[in-house]
Amino acid sequence: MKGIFTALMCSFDEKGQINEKGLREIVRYNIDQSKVDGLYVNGSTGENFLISTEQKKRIFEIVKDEAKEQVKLIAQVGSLNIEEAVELAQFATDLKYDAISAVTPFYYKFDFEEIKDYYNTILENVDNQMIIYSIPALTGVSMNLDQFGELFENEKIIGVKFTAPDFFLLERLRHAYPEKLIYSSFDEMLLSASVLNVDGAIGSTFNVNGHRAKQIFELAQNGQIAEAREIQKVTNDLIADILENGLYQTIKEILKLKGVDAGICRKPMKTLTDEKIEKAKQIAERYL
Ligand code: NGF
Repeated sequence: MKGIFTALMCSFDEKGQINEKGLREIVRYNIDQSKVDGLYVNGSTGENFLISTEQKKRIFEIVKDEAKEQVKLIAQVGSLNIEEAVELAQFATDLKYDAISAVTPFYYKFDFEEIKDYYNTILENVDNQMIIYSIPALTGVSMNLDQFGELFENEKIIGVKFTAPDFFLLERLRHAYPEKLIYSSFDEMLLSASVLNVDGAIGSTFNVNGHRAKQIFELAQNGQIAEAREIQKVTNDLIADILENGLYQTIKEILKLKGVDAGICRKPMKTLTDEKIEKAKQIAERYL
């Protein structure tokens, strides 16, 4: 379960329906071209919070069918509707996903006891291992070292996808829980997190830049920091341009230029203007 995991995109058509052929091509591109170690399915990058339960299930099915046992698969099942979270967790487990993951419950200001109950409830109903998905910038939910420790007391919780620029907490977590899996999750901070000995990373830009993420991670593990820094620099030039142009839309546009039918993003995400499509082309030509 260690290494570079792509936070997988999904291809949608103009009606917001899943483009199965396109999704299969995205899976193949990640496995065959970028050679990532795993796929994180139905995360933020997969536009999970914009789609129906049936669509989430169908994406789990298609990805598993395409990837088979070639890479590790993590299914993000988190939902404010706890019955949906349990249903998706059971569904992905039946499909033999290697692990499930759930975003911390958001929107309402849940206290820590409620958050803990959410994870324990999902896990009481499913025979699988869980990776907490912590992304305070989007959920507004921050947890401290002791709270992560309390969640980790449940042995089925095997790790955390740590999407925050808090390197103090990351170091404390690494030190306190050497047996748990820690995935860093801001791609632009991959080297800094790798130096702190995270077990892997999960990221959106790996859909097009997974090969460089692998290099950064492996070089850092070998102590080749200067070489890793060079690749992180190019990576961050790329990420800065992608962020400026529109994150998920630009990644999809770049995938299309690579021959992958990545479709468009679901509403309310907007589509790229002609000018931004041209800019995406320039980004691809410059960096990929
Ligand atoms: O897209 C976001 C939103 N974060 C992703 C990643 O943390 C999301 C990150 O790769 C993810 O893993 C998921 O799909 O669930 C950034 O897009 C990237 O570092 C550029 O800033 O914060």
